[in-house]
Amino acid sequence: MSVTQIPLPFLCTVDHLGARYLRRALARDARAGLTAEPKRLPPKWFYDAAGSELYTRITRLPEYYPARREAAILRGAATEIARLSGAETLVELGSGTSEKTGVLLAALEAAGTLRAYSPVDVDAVTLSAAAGRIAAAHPSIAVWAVCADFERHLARLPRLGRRLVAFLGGTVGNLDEAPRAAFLAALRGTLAPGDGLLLGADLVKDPARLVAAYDDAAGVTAAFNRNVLRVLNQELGADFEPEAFDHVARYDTRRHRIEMRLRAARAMRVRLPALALRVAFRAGEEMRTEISAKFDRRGLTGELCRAGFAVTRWYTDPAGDFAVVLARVPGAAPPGAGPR
Ligand code: AVJ
Repeated sequence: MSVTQIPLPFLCTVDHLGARYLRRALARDARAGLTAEPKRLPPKWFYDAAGSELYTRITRLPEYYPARREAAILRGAATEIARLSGAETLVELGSGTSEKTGVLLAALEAAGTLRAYSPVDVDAVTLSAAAGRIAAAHPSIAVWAVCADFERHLARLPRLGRRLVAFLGGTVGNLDEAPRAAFLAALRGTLAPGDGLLLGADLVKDPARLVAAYDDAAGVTAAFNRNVLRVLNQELGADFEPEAFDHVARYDTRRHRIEMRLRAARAMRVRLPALALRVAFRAGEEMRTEISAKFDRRGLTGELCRAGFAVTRWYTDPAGDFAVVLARVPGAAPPGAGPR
């Protein structure tokens, strides 16, 4: 683990991943996924600097409602969330550009409890830029940026006072049911009574709108999807031709989830020298690159309960497109009810 001090007030970057760890984890996931039938790759590898940038462009697309809905919900609820959580540290998992965090930080500062912000992301470039920006804009709080994989490094998150862990954007939907239950239970395990979870989740709705959100007219999501192949080329010396794969976004109405895939336009062989691996694609073969699960109130509340959280508030937009859920670890008096 390398620790880098960046000369800005109260800014510290902890790199749990490091280039070596990152490449090894990618190599392991690529080998497992490309030799499986059907082939698959985990969505976390979309996010190098170019992928994070493409995702930011997605959040501005007319079809991609989740980011705007969530931002509006947070604007309306931030003051209450700050008061109910009483957080001294805001930890943000999959923080990316930390764009949606500003309103939460401002509310927690106004509530007078906030001492530290800890963004956590796999993309070191986007993470350090965001941390620098937040540190400059909020000089009275410590910014503790952690480059890590939130599925693996939960135990290493900072433990400074009462915490609120924000997991926004609907990223929880990237986890399939079993890993999601495991993740929520592990997260609960690292938290103390009184700590909070703020979870952003996309809700079940008209499939046509869901598909449009993941298959936009401008083709930004298609470029984002293909970016995972560029990451494999760059990091593992693979020779994927990203343009020879078509972007596919489908809604599975039974499992309530979007699946993104890359479909080989023709038969191909790909070499991955770093893995001493050759893989063949049949013409039309589809490889799954992301699931994005969609939730309803009953189901998600149940999942949180089974992981040991108590749901405090369920916020949604007027159209019921997206939800922001505030939950807490039971066992301590809520903030404002006396000394801890
Ligand atoms: C960043 C995981 C929330 O699932 O909606 C956007 C990623 N994929 N368009 C999502 C994504 C395709 C996004 N999350």
